[in-house]
Amino acid sequence: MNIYGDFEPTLHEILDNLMTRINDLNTDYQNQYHESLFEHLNGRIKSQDSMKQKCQKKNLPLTPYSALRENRDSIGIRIVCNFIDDIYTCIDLLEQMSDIQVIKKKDYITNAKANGYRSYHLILAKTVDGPDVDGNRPGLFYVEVQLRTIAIDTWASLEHEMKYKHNIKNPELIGKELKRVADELASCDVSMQTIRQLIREEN
Ligand code: 0O2
Repeated sequence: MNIYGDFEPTLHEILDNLMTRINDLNTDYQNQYHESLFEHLNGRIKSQDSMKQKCQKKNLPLTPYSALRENRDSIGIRIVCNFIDDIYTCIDLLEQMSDIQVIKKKDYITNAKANGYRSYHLILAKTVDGPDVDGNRPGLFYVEVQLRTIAIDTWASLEHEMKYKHNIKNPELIGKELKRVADELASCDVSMQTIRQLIREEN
């Protein structure tokens, strides 16, 4: 059984549409300011297995409603920026899209998680002409957007890998080291931004 029911093609259409438009934002920004708004962009539809596991973890029935309403990350987009300021510029531009509503914001950059994780998470509600899982038309689908710097993106991949490895010999020490490195990277991100600002003021 497909956990997304008949909606999987719609999920792919929404992802393709948003990826194209976010890339277009970058192109427009480059044309206007001669620098990139973000360094790169990734998008994915959460795999059937991962979504089923997530539903099971939350004791939810394995239905399209659980996958598309109780969970809001069936469509995921990650925007990786060079500088912290650029993350907030991206968010402003996303908020200006007419068929999108930002319904939840989590700023783990200002309020880092205890393990050192720093990212900005948005849940978007995107309207489409076709029906959704509630039978409404126009339909509504959720999209999770994660925005982070390159430094923190590398860190998060490593930390994510550790989370899924259960045979690590010294998880406390590795966790401590990861936290220390996250704080150093965050400090470098702030310094890089300050240097960019200084260079601009010089100019
Ligand atoms: P996976 O395996 O990546 O899909 P909420 O119910 O909304 O309050 P939720 O759903 O955990 O809580 O949302 P949150 O905190 O915004 O996290 C969403 C996603 O961000 C997670 O999805 C992770 O992908 C990523 N994330 C959050 N915290 C961390 C962290 O400490 N380290 C790393 N590496 N990634 C993190 P999933 O579904 O939990 O995991």
